[in-house]
Amino acid sequence: MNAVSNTIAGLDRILTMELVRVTERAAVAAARLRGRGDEKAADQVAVDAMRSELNRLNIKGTVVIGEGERDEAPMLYIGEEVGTGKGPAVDIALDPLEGTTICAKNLPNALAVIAIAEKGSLLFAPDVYMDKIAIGPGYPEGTIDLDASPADNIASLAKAKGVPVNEITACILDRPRHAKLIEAVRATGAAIRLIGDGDVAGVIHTTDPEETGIDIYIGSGGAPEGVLAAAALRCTGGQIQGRLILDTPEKVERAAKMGISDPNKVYRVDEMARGDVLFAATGVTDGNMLAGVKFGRNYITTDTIVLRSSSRTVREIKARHQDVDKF
Ligand code: VTB
Ligand code: MG
Ligand code: MG
Repeated sequence: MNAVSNTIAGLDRILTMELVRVTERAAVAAARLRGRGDEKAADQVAVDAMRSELNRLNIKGTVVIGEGERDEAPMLYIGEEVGTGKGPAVDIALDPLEGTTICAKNLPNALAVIAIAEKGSLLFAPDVYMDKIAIGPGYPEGTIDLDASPADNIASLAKAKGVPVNEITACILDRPRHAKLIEAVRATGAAIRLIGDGDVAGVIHTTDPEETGIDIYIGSGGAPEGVLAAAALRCTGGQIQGRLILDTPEKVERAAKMGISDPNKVYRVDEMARGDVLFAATGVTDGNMLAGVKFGRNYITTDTIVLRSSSRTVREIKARHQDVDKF
């Protein structure tokens, strides 16, 4: 096999497998601190683990969605160069522990997450909130509309799915700011799965309603998490619309510095993640799609999905790590 046959539409396919190790390693590190009530400690070990594994990859990577600005995040900050520097130039969006509170409380759906894309193809999103709406693949374009009412979106989705509205389940972050949204969705007769945190998982769950029970994600959450979720949908199919919530002049200015000139723009999947995209997520705690890390007497097991946009492959990789001392 030569180098050319190994590269389809941009990124080397070998990277797909390499990426699995990166989220596995972060997930195992975080899982050791599952249920200890210490979000910061769990986050820190996940960041360290992800960074050291990432630095072994043959890429010339730049973190574009990371742990924050350089002065507030000593590691995996926005702009940090990662990888050996010997491979392709890529942009990276990551969240070594998406759902630090979930992990600290040992509740479902904490993930270690990463997306890698061709240089310049991920949205540079500031760390502000984003209004989001997302559904999985197989529905006509236009089934959802960020500016339509929750009732209209639920009705439109039910129609497209061919089920009554009361067979739709929406996933919403349990926050006081969502009180009206929750009321409006309940008034339609649809069910709601209220989650405490973790809307990357919430959005991804829409891609497999049979398995997860979630048809639609609605509400505001982190903008970086929006880009990560869009990277996943770019590979699985599905629709997401997101608008940055730039409600102060300071946020508008921050966004402008990151190249965002229209503060009201609605971003769709390929405006947040273009080109060839790879995405990996490993379960930290047990979830609706991925099992959490399990520490056995002789081995550690991890459960990972790894996605690739150019082939639209969805792989689930259950790994048994027998060299437990390595972790
Ligand atoms: C959001 C959501 C994340 O934290 O950023 C949320 O996108 C923070 O929301 O998935 P609040 O500021 O309202 O607490 C997560 O749930 C976890 O990082
Ligand atoms: Mg984080
Ligand atoms: Mg997060």
